Amino acid sequence: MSTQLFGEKVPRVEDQRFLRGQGRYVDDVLVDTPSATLHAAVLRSPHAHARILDIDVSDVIDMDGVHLVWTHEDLAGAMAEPLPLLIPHPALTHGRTQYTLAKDTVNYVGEAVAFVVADDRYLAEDALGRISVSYEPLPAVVGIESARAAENLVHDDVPGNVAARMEQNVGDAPTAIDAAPHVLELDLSIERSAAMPLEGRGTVARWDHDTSRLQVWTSTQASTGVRAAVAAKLELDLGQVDVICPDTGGGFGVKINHPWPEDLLVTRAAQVTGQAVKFTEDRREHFISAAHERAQEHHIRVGFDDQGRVQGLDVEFWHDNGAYTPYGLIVPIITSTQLLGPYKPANYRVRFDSLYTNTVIVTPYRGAGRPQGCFAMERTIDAIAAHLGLDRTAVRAANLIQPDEFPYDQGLIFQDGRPLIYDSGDYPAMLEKIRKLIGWDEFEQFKAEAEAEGRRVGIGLGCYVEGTGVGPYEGAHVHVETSGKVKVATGLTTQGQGHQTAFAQVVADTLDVPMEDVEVVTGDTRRMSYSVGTFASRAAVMSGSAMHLAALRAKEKALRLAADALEADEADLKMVDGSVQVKGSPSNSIALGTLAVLSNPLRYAFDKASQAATQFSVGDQDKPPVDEDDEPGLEGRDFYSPNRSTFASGMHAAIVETDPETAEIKILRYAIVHDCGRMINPMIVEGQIHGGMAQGIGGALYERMAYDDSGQLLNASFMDFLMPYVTEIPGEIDVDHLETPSPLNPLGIKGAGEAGVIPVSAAIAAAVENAEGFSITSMPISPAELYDLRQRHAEH
Ligand code: MCN
Repeated sequence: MSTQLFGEKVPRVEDQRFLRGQGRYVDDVLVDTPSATLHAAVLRSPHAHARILDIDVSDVIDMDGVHLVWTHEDLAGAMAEPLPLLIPHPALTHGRTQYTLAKDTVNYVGEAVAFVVADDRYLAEDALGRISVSYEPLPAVVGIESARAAENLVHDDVPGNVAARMEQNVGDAPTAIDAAPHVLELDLSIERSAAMPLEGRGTVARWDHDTSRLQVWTSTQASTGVRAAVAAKLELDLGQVDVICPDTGGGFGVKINHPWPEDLLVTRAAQVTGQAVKFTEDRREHFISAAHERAQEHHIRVGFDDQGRVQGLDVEFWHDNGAYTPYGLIVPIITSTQLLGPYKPANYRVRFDSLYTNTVIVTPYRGAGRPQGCFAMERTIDAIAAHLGLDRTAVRAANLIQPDEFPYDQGLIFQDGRPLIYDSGDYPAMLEKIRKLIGWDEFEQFKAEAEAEGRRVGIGLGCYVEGTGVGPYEGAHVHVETSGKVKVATGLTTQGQGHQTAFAQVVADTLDVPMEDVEVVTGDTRRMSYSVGTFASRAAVMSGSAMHLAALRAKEKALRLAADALEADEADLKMVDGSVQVKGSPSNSIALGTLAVLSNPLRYAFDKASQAATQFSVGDQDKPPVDEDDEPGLEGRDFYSPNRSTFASGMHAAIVETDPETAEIKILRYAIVHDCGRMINPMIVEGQIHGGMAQGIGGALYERMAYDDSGQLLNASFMDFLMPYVTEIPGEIDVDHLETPSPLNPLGIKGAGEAGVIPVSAAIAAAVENAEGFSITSMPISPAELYDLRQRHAEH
């Protein structure tokens, strides 16, 4: 061994299982016999806004095979209270969360109104059809314009539909803009979209009467969060609830919300019926009752000098937070604090209103507020370049933070009340790399040749900086078995990011054991009960660091035990390929598995009694060398808790061609330069970037939630909601890496999971604009919209 795995393109160990169809998802979990498991279904509001006058369940109560039917009236105690507001903020003056089952009013199409548990899903759905709800429809507030007009209110007691209003100032932007030689104003918007994991939400629960324990299997990004929420709502001790997260078919942010009403209803129903109860979301339910994001409108004023250096930037934006605010202000706060990207405007003011609308709730979706911020900032830089007639990369270069300016304090305060400080990076080097990779300097000639053939082509750039690896903590437990295999547990859940591989690389390196001997367990509160969750591109930084620290503890102990067993000085020992060796004397060694036996007095006694102890060949040991004041077992446990985020960065460049007749937009080339610090596994990082970029193309060209004015979601199916297929993703994506290690964590890592999605709309909008010669200010953009823009532009 002793070959370092950190930084190697190790193939993902989990893929064999997935590719062979051996993944085991929540819907595959068999708690009891199939017939003993009951199935739940949820009656959802057909109205975007209505008063509930009456709910009649009398036709359902005595239905054969129906075990229970609940409305809000049937819930008691904490279950009858609104769901928790997960991330409060002082500026959130009018935060609202929904009830588990709607009480008095419904505020979006899809809000849970009644809940049925039956022998099977068919019966449960039939029963829903027999529940009669009498509604008094109310005017719906749909979209930012309608929310701002405030002719109607989503919540009677929230004036102007404003959940929160927030402002931050760095210097004096309005004065600087007024004094600047050039001033521009822009209006820029991004539409509502959502994460579409192939596996929707799902939960199975079983209550054990004998032990008064609840077991919950759920598809989540935060098993410990679900555990805490379920325990609180069902008024149980944390120790009474186990949450197990089996394989998860994607999350992309939507599965960090906890608890969903369905989680609480299913777990409570399991308690009441004494049988296992299952809920599996269908696709339509995912569209209308999970969560969305992105919808924002931005007004920008920018003042700049002749070189395009920003003197003052004033951003005002309006964020559509949907009907409730379970995630507080996290999305608009991220936009407002990370919009600046790699640039350093001399003065910055940002203000936003977070607005209620009668639409699905908003929670962070991969990128979380950054695609919008990046779009706003990058479009502004492009507009400056166009105004001054300068090259777009030159204006960027003029505004970049320089490598010797790190740590760089943007002067802004993040959600947690702490200053936002960039830790490391090299943005000028990155700009040079992306220029080369896409062929920026050669493009003008290509464009001229293409135009001579009647083709329209354009090039665009999108640059971002992303705070990753947020705290407060993440832990790991590393346990060496007597076989020498290493079991590692993290409380984090995994949705396809390749954690089993990457974390095994970290532990295998630290302990110098073969990687195939390391098994990583995720998302099981029985194995690791303290954890925060997988979101905000934090797993590699947080859990990767915790894994390393925990493995170091196990290593320290192994060296201590081995020193005693080998009668050597600890300083003369080293770990080699699953054993501890005296330096320079390879035959004088002891296997880690043997040390695990020695560390456990009882196992040692058994092995010695059965002569198996002779395998130790370490002299005649009368007692295991575990010290009296040492803990038994060969293991290490540690938590990593940084005091601030580490900032990854990247630049994307796109070359597009737009069809002169049909206005179809085709991506000809796509290039990415990316810096996520030191990479544990560059192949996984590239996979993450490719996946994120594909999702970004969806956001740029296809995906939007098409609500009508009454709040009905018109495209709530995969027949109607467009997503990019492999045919829409460029065949070749050039990815280059820059590794500026983070000084904040022991391995120098920054996050990578969301990065790919962030600048895609900005880069593609810029490329389309360059091809067409008029401004692109709103994304996504469809061929029909581009066609209309052409017409309007031609009329002027
Ligand atoms: N990695 C690495 N070296 C680094 C950084 C990351 O090798 N310097 C590896 C990590 O070990 C991990 C992967 O890259 O295997 C992503 O790491 P990280 O950036 O820490 O992101 P998380 O693991 O915390 O994953 C969350 C992130 C988010 S926020 C969303 S949303 C998202 C994403 O990951 N959802 C995903 N990627 C996804 N990928 C899949 N397949 N499915 C989802 O739901």
